Amino acid sequence: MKHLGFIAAILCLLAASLSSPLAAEERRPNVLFIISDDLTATALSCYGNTICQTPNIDRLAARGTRFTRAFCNGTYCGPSRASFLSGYYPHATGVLGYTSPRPAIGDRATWPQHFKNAGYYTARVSKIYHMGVPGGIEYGGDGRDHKGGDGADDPASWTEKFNSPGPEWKAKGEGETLEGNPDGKKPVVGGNTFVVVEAEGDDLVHSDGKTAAKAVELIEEHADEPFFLAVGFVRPHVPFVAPANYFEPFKPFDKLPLPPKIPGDWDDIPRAGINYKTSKNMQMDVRRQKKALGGYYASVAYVDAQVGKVLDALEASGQADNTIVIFTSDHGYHLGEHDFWAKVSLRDESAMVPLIISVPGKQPAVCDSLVELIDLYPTVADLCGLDIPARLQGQDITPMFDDPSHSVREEAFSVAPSRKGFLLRSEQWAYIQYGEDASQGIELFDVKADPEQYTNLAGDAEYAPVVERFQARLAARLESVRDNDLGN
Ligand SMILES: [Ca+2]
Repeated sequence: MKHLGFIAAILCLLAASLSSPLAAEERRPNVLFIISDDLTATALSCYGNTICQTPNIDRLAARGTRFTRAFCNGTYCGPSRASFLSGYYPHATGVLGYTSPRPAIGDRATWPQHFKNAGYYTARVSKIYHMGVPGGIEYGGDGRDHKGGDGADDPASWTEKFNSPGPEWKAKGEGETLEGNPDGKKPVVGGNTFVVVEAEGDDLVHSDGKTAAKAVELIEEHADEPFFLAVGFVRPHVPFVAPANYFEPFKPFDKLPLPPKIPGDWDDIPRAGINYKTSKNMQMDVRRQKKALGGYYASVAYVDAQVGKVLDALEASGQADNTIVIFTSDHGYHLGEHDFWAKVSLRDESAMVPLIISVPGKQPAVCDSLVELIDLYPTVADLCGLDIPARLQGQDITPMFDDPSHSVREEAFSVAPSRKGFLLRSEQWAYIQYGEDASQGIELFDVKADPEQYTNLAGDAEYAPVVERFQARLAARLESVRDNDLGN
């Protein structure tokens, strides 16, 4: 019987090689990459939120692989996006801020450019590389006059690109400035500020409604050729502006539960670890905090509805069975945990991202392995039968779609460039260090025992060996991610 099994195995191998999806005459899979801006996984019902319902993103999760431990590589827009779009860590590309016009990777191809070079139609709709929100969205120009428009886009990445201007905080409706407005006298203002607008009119008044409509059009137009379509939604990034109907499920706002407030919570947090936006420095009382949460959830619900339109168009195009669909965000977000708000922080709420990848022919799954956004480039290249360019710094995670227990790394690595903060996140530990020499402090959390990260163990003698080990591993990591050929 043994030799029969052997013959069967040979026949299987032969059959597999004959039916390879990558044979030259067969069409390569399409890529539909959907990215939300400033979206924390904790706001999605497929990640356990019981108040904010996201049926469309959940529908994708139900047929794809949902990653529960996915990390961004930079905890705010510019560095994170430049990193996963180039395939290099922020330290290698030198994009540690918002301003670089292109990740500093010389003539190496970016992720979409690699697909364009392989014959794909590649397009972006709205914000994929960094773009100022709300400034660049309000302006909505073509970018040629350098006022905003295209933001820090990389023209070489795309066959075509489309912007989606919208009124943002200037939208007609009921608006309130929550941040820095304790006496309530400030009008609705622009900028990177907590403002809520319950807007008049329908989805198409705003940037994300236009983005979905353009994406739908492009899927219809390009269904007959391999496409790499990148669709960027700008909500739930502030201002929290959405059509008024999306706010209804969250009213009255004062019924929304805030994360617990623990007396002395900040006592063991080094100064560099206090986030740049807090309930305190934003002067937001509990009413304003709850309204901020409601505004954020309404924005998420609005994005979810737009995602639904794009997924419906893919179904209708007949290409759903030949399209890899990815849904993610550039980084996470604090919604009042430790009285922190927004991004930049290296705690899980800010450094983790939602990540769902649906690959045709693969079983739905939940994967707890540590993955990073920088893995997208090599992974999707592999799934589509393209070569993986040498020296990319991410890992190919394709085996996880057959075996969710497959692992490619012991620790995820993320940076908060402006604060010189670094995160090494293993299954059990979150190690956060401020300053390459740790001179601005260290945080160590046992995330298995303390998932909300309340107790900093870094100063506890018992954990000194753990801290020492992580310090050495971080030094080695910082050395390894520099790419001397790129001059960084
Ligand atoms: Ca962002």
